[in-house]
Amino acid sequence: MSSETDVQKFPDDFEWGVSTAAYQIEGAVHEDGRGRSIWDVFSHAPGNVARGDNGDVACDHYHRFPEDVALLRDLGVGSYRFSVAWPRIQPEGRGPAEHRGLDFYGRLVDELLDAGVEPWLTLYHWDLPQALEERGGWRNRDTARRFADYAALVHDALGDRVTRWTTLNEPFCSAFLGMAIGEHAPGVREGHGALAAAHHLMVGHGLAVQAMRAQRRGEERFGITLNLSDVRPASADPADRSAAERLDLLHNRVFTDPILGGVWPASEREVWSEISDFGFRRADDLALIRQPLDFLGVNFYCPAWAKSAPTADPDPAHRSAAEIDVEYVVPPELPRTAMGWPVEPEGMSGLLRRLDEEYGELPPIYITENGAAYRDEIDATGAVSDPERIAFIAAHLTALRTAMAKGVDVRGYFCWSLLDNFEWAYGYAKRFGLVYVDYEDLRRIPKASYYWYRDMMRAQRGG
Ligand code: IFM
Repeated sequence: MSSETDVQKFPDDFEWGVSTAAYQIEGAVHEDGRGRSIWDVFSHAPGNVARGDNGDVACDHYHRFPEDVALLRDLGVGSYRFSVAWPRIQPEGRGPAEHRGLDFYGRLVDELLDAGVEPWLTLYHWDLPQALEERGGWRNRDTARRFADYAALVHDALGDRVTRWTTLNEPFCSAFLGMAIGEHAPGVREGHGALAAAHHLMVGHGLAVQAMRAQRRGEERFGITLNLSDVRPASADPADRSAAERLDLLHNRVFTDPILGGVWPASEREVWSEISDFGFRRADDLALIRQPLDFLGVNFYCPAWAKSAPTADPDPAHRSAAEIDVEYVVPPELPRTAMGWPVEPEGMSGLLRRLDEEYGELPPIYITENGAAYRDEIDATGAVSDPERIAFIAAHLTALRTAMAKGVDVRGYFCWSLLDNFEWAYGYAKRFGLVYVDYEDLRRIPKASYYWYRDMMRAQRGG
């Protein structure tokens, strides 16, 4: 590989890993008492997912996890970040644990530990039990309480072996992609409801951290993962500058201000006063949401450029929380991934530096996801060559190292993803894996990036 894909030395104790999520890889949706999630319902409704794909089989990880753990071992990652499917543990979102679901994750954790790979568990990567959605889902405070009960059940069963606990993955997507933009489950476009969901997700995070800390056995550490964007104005025009502030509110500040700063975002009333009275808030919620964190997970894929444009429905009754008179634009000169996302690694260092400057006293940061989809194909020799992905990861590691050199406390990097998998509304058409999955026969074929990542980690550890 060229010097462009050389990676600078990271600290010796820097943690290297890969990430996945339950619904994207497991399949086996009817097995061992698993209940339905909002993604089962959403993906089976016509028109929601490209080509009508769904997660019924996915990568069949539920049955093939020993093979996948062997891939992790051979890759040489120190940690593996996966998520637990809430409907496997509480099929209806409440009540006692379904032991077969817990047993599955217990077997996975044991297999990982035997392979010398540290398990890093995420409790919620978007698969809300459908039964809870039918009672209002995250619009209701009760779902936050149910989430804390579920967290306590999983932690009780696995807290003796799993030390890293992430409550939520990317609450922006649950609240706004799912309930304001409508591209994700449950697929609605709401104003007040989406803001209530964002709030109750954070309340659920706070309650879950409290519940797990109260029964902590020893080494467990607790945190949350946010997908944050380095938001920039599309031009120097003051209208675009204020559009960027609104987009920053939607993508970042809704979550970072209360969770990291202990304040509500200053501009929220101005932006959303016509669609919500914020009546879902209680006096002590801020303190609840701002639990001390042992780590902050940051998922970063690309920056966002905001242009002022009249996108909001003039009638507030029909306006979703994402209609904030902003259009996303991408500088035409930038390369893009197969998702259409611009490649601009400096966005990662800029975002991390800004977080550090703005909130001070941050918990240690882990990049819990970063990676790219490209149009991978198996060549005539049976191999998958993906030089663009290698260049993408290398460039982001360079940007990360720059941020660390400027003082940001980053302790680890997790590549998204171990396997090609169900990419939500895009189905199986977008491939993010270091390992190619042939969806005809579910064969796993490590891509060139898998070997590059392995060799890079070996080099970091001194060969
Ligand atoms: O596949 C997703 C993942 O589930 C959450 N973060 C972004 C990834 C790529 O879109």
